[in-house]
Amino acid sequence: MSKRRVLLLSYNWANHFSLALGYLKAYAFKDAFIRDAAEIEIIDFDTEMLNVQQVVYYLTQFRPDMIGFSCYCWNISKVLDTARIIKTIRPETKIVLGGPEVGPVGEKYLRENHSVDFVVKGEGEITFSELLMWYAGQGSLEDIQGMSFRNNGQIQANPDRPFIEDLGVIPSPYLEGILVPRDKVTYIETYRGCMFKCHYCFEGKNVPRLRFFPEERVRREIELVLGRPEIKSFHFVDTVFNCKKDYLKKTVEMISRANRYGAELRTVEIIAEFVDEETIALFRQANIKSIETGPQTVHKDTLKTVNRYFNEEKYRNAVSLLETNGIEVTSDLIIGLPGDNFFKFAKSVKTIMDMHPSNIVFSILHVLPGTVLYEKSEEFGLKFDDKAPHLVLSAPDFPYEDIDKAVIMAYSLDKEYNIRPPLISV
Ligand code: B12
Ligand code: SF4
Repeated sequence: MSKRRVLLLSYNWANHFSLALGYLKAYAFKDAFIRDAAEIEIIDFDTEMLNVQQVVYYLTQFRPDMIGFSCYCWNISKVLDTARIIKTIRPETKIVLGGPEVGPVGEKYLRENHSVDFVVKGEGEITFSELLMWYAGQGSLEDIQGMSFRNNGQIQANPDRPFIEDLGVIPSPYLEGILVPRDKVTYIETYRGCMFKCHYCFEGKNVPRLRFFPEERVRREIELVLGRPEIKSFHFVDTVFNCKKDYLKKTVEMISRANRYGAELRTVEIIAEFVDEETIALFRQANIKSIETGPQTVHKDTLKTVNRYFNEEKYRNAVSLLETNGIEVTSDLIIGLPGDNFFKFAKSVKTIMDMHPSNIVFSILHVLPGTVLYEKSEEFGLKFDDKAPHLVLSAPDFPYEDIDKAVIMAYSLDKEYNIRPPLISV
């Protein structure tokens, strides 16, 4: 039998590439049976670049037997359009969806989209591998944990798959030569999960416990990425870079040892309140020039409602310490959190502006599938657009008109505060 042709596709933001798809292929190809039975091609598109018809035209050249799409709130509508057209042209093509946008609500996606055959929930490596085995004639669909699918016209949701305890079983897509590092958009993952559980975030609730990749493998990945002269900057996808001091020290040591070409570690997400003089020294050693850090709102009652940690005094000190040491701080504020209203939002803006971070990023609350706010939206009194990207429409004290007012204010503040004209020296 000829090999099954499997395409893995992601519509990425701003020319990034998909780390998730690299993992899926790397894990699947550990298995000799899958290697013999299937060829797997990864294709990355920029969300803005091509229209769906152009993409479909390109895809049909491969005559794929199966297409796996990586789904996020920024690409799901394009994914569904692509799947629908492909299924119309080649009905025999199996369509698999995975990723944080679809996993928590798999059955809904199957119900509403007849082109979709399978939805994978949570970490995809083992589940997708077992699906490929089934496709090549081994095992049964009922036994694959972490997946929903159509079974004789009914939608069947199999039990969840436990988290992968030992992340070392997943080969590195960089070390395997599956993903080739590129400047600016190379992501490294050193652990999964988050120590916090903010109610508006997918990471804290759905990937709760911290699980670390083996140190030696992270070291080799960092060596490989930073050993390439064309890499001027790279990223970590990890939730909180300074989650633990000993982890931070180890990672910084790996980066500084490998960094012969002076690559910059682009904006890392941190918890400002944990920053001290030693952290600053470590950040400098890792060649970090900018960091991004909460607080999303400064109001205690709202913070409590959304389960977000914030200590104003420590945060203020950290902003000042980082900025005076030449590390740019980006502070994030969210418009439309339950508990906030227009005036509280304005007060958050004033409080943060008085701390003088280099940038303030404003975003509208996304009520994301799988988050506490999504699952208990009625309890929180939230109204939101269930169509991705799931923007909030109103919160109990934040009617739509006030959200709109806050957005207009944020838009102009973004221009005033973040794009300040250079000082004219006389
Ligand atoms: C890198 C990143 C970005 C990049 C874009 C990357 C890209 N490819 O284009 C940037 C920085 C641009 C970005 C922006 C945003 N992001 Co972002 N981002 C991430 C981040 C930090 C890492 C993603 C990643 O690679 N993770 C590592 C991989 C391995 O994990 P994974 O993607 O979940 O994949 C696993 C499973 O989901 C599954 N899987 C995934 N794909 C597939 C496909 C198949 C076929 C199968 C079987 C399985 C499967 O298996 C994988 C391996 O286990 C995540 C948080 C995180 N740590 O994951 C947020 C995250 C993806 N972002 C998120 C959000 C909300 C945003 C923004 C909307 C934020 C904002 N307020 O503006 C913007 C949207 C962009 C826009 N302007 O429209 C949410 C998405 C939730 C959702 N429902 O889609 C996340 C999960 C963070 C969160 N808040 O919880 N983001
Ligand atoms: S918002 Fe940040 S700190 Fe909160 S759970 Fe998500 S990743 Fe963790």
